[in-house]
Amino acid sequence: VWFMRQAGRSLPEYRAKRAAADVLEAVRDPELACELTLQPVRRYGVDGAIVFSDIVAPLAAIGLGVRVVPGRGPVLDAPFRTRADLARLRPIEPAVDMPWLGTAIRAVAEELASSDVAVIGFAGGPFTLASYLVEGGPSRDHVHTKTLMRTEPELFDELLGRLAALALASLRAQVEAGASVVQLFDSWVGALHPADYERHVLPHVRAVFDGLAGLGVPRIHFGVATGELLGLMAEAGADVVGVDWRVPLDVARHRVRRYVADRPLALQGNLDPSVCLAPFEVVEREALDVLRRGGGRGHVFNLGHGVLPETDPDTLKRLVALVRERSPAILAACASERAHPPEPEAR
Ligand code: 1CP
Repeated sequence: VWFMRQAGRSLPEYRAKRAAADVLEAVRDPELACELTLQPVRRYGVDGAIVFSDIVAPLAAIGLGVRVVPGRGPVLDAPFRTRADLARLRPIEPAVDMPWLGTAIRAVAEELASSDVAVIGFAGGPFTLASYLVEGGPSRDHVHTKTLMRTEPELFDELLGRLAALALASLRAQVEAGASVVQLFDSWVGALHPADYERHVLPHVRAVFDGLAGLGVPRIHFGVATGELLGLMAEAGADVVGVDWRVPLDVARHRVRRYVADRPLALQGNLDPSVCLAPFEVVEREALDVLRRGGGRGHVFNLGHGVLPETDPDTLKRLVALVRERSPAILAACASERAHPPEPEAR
């Protein structure tokens, strides 16, 4: 059990530490990044420490003008629209362009060496990064990005190829520094029709996962509103597919199995983050439903997207305790059901 966007936002100790610094400045300070990474581990007792960084940090590291505007998100000084813009997107050399990330991860890994807590490295997926580049900032409909995809498919292909290479280089460097799990956040890819995803995005995502295959770390693939893409996302090669809260996990399991039946595939998710703002008996009821639908084995408990800033940290702490306490019984019940499946009529 861990939570996407667990570092920061809802934690008072986080706000105390980085009240002033811009998030992209904070990630370049390895001591601060290490501290912010460990805060939720201490406070919540989660099984994973997601490194304090941002999906646009590598873009800033290769010299693209990116600022994170409070209350809005990453904004580009000059959006990416034409072939000439490709020249600005050079390959990344993590050890030279963002040495602070490796330093922060080594410090986190050292702090957690005597524990079972996983160090989770991450990168932005190629479509999601392309959207920030092409739109110039956060977008609801990704219309410039989709228009580029359709009017200049070759340029779009080259753009996604470069962004996939950026993600792969960054993730490999994070694993070398001590990350024991990696997650590719293709947060906004749910905006696409499955045929567009399959043609324009999936090959690039597959290149990222293939490039990580020999490293021996579990690879997680997550996007928002990807109910219709789950099978294709599984096919792209991850070991774990993250599911947002819109699709019950047992339904998601059927969808991915139709595409990937020949290897183990775990699911991650998927409590609606807004449930955490309800009274705890509601949180408990919904979390137990997620655990049961998750089926015990091959399930990483998480929220269906990031922690909302309004969340009371105590709720997340109680939620982690609940998942720990109730998982063994649910695991046993699910195992027994697999060993003795009910008669088909009784289902
Ligand atoms: O919260 C944490 O766990 C800290 C690490 C972290 C992570 C995992 C940050 C720091 N960013 C991210 C990932 C990230 N960044 C994603 C993927 C996860 C997701 O879908 O939420 C995305 C899409 C971004 C881009 C981004 N950066 C946004 C979203 C904007 C949009 O398009 O809606 C925002 C608001 C940021 C800024 C940012 N990054 C991180 C923090 C703590 C913040 C908040 C701003 C700040 O405190 O200054």
